[in-house]
Amino acid sequence: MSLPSSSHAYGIGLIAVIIGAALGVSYYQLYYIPELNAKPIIPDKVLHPGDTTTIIIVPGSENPSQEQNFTPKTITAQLGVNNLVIWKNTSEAAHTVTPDKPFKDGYNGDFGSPGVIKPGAAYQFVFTQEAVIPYHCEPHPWMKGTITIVHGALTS
Ligand SMILES: [Cu+2]
Repeated sequence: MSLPSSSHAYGIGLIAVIIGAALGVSYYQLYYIPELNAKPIIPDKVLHPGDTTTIIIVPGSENPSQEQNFTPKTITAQLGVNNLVIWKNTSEAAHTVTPDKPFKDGYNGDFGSPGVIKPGAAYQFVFTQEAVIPYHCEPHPWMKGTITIVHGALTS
């Protein structure tokens, strides 16, 4: 009579394994995946700053002997103040704003112009975290700039 009791124990064990697996899958779907996809909570002032930071791509930027291209070349923007950064192309050529190393903002994702910025067009990006990002122009690698994002006085 040892066989029925051991097969009974085996059955309970099997049910426990199935329930355990089901709980594991539910946890993964309900809590683990949403946690992975969750965006950080960013103050409204940072998402919609009152001011902008503007960088002009000046006429003649495509000329390697011209020193002025991204103007100003280095600039600092403050979170919650002027962290909406705009690159305006006032030259006759198409340019890009391309980070030297890929940079992903925790809220707004990959930084860098998608393709070229045509003459007269602009590229803008809202930074939501502190960073120092050297960037360049893909077709004209001598065009270089650095954008630095710091905490604003009101958002530390
Ligand atoms: Cu360029």
